[in-house]
Amino acid sequence: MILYSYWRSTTSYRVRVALHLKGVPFTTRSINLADGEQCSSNYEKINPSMGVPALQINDDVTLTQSMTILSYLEQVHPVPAMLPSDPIKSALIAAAANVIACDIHPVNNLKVVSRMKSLGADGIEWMIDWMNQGLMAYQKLIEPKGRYSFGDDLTLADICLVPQLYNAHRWGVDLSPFKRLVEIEQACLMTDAFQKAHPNNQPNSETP
Ligand SMILES: N[C@@H](CCC(=O)N[C@@H](CS)C(=O)NCC(=O)O)C(=O)O
Repeated sequence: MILYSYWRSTTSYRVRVALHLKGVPFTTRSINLADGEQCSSNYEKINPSMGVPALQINDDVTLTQSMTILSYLEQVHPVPAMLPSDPIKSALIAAAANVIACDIHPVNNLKVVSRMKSLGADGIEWMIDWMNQGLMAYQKLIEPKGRYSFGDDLTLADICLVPQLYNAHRWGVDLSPFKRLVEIEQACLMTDAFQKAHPNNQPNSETP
């Protein structure tokens, strides 16, 4: 498999964690978002949405949309599971994950923030605002105790949370109201999958 990825992309980070967690071998092709490589005509053929990640699974098929890629990986490599078999617990975990994937990430994406800046908005204030709102909701949706967001097993929720917290640190979000989330982040970052997937351990990463 080939993962089209950018070291600092939170959506790529999600997929990298899942691939490492499930022990799926892959090669990384770096798409430099800072240079606008995602908008090149070559890359548009790979992902018409002009974003990362994209996962080429064979000569004919390339998957796009990080949450869809995670769902594919879960079906093809069910162990270790990112979602439990209990439908209610699974839905609760997916809802927390989607606070990040659907409520925070899309409005804070590079192209959206660039457009906001071109309209005169303060891009950093904009991003911090959405992160605060989303992380507050996330913290209320998860279990109050446990090593990770939902108990002692890593789930899809943690796989979305930790990359988002990477961004929160990057943009200076005050994380003091999110102590439980920071504890979960620390626990996740101690695992092999998160270590390997971390932005600083990717090809072409820079000193942040
Ligand atoms: N919904 C898509 C979003 C993909 C996406 O846009 N990723 C960001 C990086 S985290 C990106 O490539 N942005 C490029 C841009 O905004 O120009 C997914 O989850 O895969």
